[in-house]
Amino acid sequence: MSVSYVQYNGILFPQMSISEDFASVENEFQVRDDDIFNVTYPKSGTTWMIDILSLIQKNGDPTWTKTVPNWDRAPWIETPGSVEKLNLSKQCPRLITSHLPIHMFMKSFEGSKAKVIYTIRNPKDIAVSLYYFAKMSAFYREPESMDTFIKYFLSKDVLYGSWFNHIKGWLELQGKDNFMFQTYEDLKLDLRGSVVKLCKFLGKELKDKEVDSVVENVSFNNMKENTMSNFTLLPAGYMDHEKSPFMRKGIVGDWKNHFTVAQNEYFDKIYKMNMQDFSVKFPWDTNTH
Ligand code: PPS
Repeated sequence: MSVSYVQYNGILFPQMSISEDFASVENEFQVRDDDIFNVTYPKSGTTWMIDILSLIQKNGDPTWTKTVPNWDRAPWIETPGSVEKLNLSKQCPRLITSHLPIHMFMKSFEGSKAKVIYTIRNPKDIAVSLYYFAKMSAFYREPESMDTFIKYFLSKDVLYGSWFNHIKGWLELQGKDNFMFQTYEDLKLDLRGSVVKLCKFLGKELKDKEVDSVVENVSFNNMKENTMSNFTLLPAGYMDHEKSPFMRKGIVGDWKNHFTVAQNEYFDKIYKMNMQDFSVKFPWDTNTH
C-alpha cells in the first residue's frame, strides 16, 4: 500500500495524521492559559508523558487512564478532528499533545500562560524505535534496512523535520516559567523524582500515596497491558502489533543492540556537526547512554 506524505512550511508529515486544514490549526486554534501541552519529537516518550500527566491531573486515580484512550485524554492537536474535539472539551485543564516544531505551533500560544512539557530522548534510541514503528504503522513508508533508515532519519526529508531543529527550537523557551524539559532517560532513572518535579511545575500537590499510584500505573509493563495506552484499540489498518508492538522495549540504549560500528560513527559525525555549538548537554552526551 502506498503511504502519502504532505508538506507544510517545508516539513513533511504523514498525510493520515495531519489535519487537512492545518492552516486553521496554526492560526485559529485558541490556546487557553490553563492548557497543558505535552510536546515531543516522535518516539521520545509522548505516550508515557500522556499517562503521567493524566494521572497527575487525577491525583493518582487510574480510572481515567483505564477507561479513556490516550488520544481522547490528550489529543494530538495536529491530527484530523482534534481541534473540534478540544474546542468542545469540558476538561479543565485540557491536556494537549503535539509533535509540531515550534515554528509551526499555534500562534495563540505566544504570550499565553499555557504550560509546555517538552520530552527529549537520545536520538539514536529514537531512530531505532521509529524504525520499528515505521514497519508496524500505516503512517510511514516501510523502511528497507536499518542502514538506509539511519540515513533517512538524519536527512532533511524525515517526517516532522530534523530532530536537531526540533529540539533546538523548543529549547529556546528554556528559562520561561511556563516551559519545562524532561528527558526520557531521567524518567527511566528516577521516575518518582521526575513525577514530583512535574507536579511542582504544574502546581499540583499530591500526597505520597498518590505519587506512588502515578509511578505504578505508568510502569512500562502496566502501560503495555493497558488497552487505553498501548494503541491496540486502533482499527487494524493503522498499526500491526504482530509486526512490532507499540510498547516495544521501553529501554535506554537499545541503539547499541542495532547499530554497527560504522552506523554509530556516521551518527556521531552528524550529531557533532549539528550540536557542537549547542550549550545544553543531555545524559547521552556525558556518559555511556
Ligand atoms: S509516538 O508514536 O511518537 O507517540 O511514540 P512515543 O510514545 O513518543 O514513543 C514510543 C516509545 O516510548 C516507549 N514507552 C515507554 N518506555 C518506558 N516506559 C513506559 N511507560 C513507556 N511508554 C512508552 C515505547 O516503548 C517506545 O519506545 P521503544 O524504544 O520503541 O520501546
